Amino acid sequence: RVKVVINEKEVLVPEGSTILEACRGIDVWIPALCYHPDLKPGSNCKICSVEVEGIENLVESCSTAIREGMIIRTQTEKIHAKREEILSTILENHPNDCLTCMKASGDCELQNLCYVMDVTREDHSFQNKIVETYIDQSSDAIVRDMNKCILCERCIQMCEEVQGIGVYTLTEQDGRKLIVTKDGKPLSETNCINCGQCVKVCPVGALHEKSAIHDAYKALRDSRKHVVVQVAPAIKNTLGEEFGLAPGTDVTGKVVAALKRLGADKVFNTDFSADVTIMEEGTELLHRLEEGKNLPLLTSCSPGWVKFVEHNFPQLLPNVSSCKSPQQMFGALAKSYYAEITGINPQDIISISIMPCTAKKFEARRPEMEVNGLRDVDIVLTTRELAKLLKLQQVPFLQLKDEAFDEFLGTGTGAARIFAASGGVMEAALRTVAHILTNGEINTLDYHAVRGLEGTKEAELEIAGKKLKVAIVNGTMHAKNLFEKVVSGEAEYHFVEVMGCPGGCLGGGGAPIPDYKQTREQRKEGLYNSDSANTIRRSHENPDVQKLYDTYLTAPGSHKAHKLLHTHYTD
Ligand code: HC1
Ligand code: SF4
Repeated sequence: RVKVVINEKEVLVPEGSTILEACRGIDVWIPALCYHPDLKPGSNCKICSVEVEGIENLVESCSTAIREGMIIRTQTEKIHAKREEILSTILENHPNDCLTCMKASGDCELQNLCYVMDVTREDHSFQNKIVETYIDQSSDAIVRDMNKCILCERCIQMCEEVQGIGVYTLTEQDGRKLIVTKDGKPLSETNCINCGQCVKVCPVGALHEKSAIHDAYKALRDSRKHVVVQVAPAIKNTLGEEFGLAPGTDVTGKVVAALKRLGADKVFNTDFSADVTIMEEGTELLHRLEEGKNLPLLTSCSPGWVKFVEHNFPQLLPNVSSCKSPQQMFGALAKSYYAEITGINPQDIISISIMPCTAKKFEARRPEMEVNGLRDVDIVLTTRELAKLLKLQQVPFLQLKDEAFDEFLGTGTGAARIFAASGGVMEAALRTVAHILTNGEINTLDYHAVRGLEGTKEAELEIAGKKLKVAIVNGTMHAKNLFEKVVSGEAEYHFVEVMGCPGGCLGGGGAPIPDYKQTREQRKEGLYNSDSANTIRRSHENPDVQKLYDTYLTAPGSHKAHKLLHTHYTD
């Protein structure tokens, strides 16, 4: 620790931290538009500048290391003048359409700063200067509106350095700086995997998910349609953040009640189809191990990851599990199994999913994702979109009494819940596969070796005399590094779990913002607590799943299961 003076007060702060980190650590507020705790300081916006005694010019606090004896001031007239000047310059180049901006009031970092510092713009003529070609709606998941970009460059860094993809670059165009895709193509034609990580760090409304709020609102009010909603594992331990609860808080019962208030006919559980995924993928793993073919088996539930393989490792496509993701399995079962039990015409069913993921919007629209001409999933809302819809309709989320999921597709095990944390799919599979391989002798529930939010994990297990080498990666940069070794033969595994987003779905591109390392740790804890609290913790013990196989699919991997629940990815 080092001793410094901040705003005339002597304090001890961690050695090696920057001025900004040290100040925020002791709750001294410094604004920042380009700095983000998950990224390297970019020194682009300069709004974090502070005064350091003995240095004439203001100092950028995000990139200046704090040193013993420094005397720092964060609220002087000089600093205010600088901040105002920066904000005014940004506003000169920023559209005035806050009324219709997807970044809701309160969520826009620029708007918040202008408000608190009382910076306004007199000239309202910007509307005329909106350049239509700066708006890119081509992607099924992400909308880019570079009219709103403030050039903080967080998106460039996130995509390139965290995700290892590198879609964006900074250029000069039309006499101004502009962030563009590297080859100038629309986003849908680049190698963007729709992960939404760039959206999550964008401080303004320049990047946002393609909204499905209007479609969902319309469907939920349509009395001629039977609207079924599925809720992904991560939602139950993250949606509460949007209403002021701590990350990780389990709000399952409230989510069900809230969706009923919005008009859902049935509220179901993606955890149910995650359990089905374990039955199907577990069976696939056992077959591949027996035949020694197409190993390692690679998980297929993360659509960002699947697209990443298609672009970067097409030679590994035969290794990707043929299982559709739980989202898609659920949709296919809702319009077949559930429709049959209830006698509802599948054409009248609208299937909505609530996902922590922007790539799920893309996945739902993939041509592979339909059965008999019916889309598995019709509408995908992110966690943030659902929160927005609830707030818009004034649903008193925190006051709602817990309600239970509806029958047939409503039960999920603890194994399914942890799908949302990196290592969770692996652990869920191991719980069931070990049970099958040892004829029920091994009943291990906790596989600590595969847990944790590190980017890459490896474990070697011995089950029924068989060695099983597994790896778990989250974030596509880590996936890239691992699969380069797999392709070169430097590393060998039997089974690899990959999630496209840092931390897994709990850090998905549709998750609540802010989303930092600490937030993700808390979400992870919450998910594992919900797993431990569940009385059923292995997928094959899910009574609804057992009923599905007994009465409808016959067995995992059956012809019918293949028709509904599996697919085939090609590059
Ligand atoms: Fe996920 Fe999955 S875990 S991919 O993160 O396999 O989005 O939560 O729903 O489909 O179950 C996401 C989460 C989710 C699927 C499951
Ligand atoms: Fe890059 Fe993901 Fe953003 Fe696409 S969605 S541009 S892959 S960070």
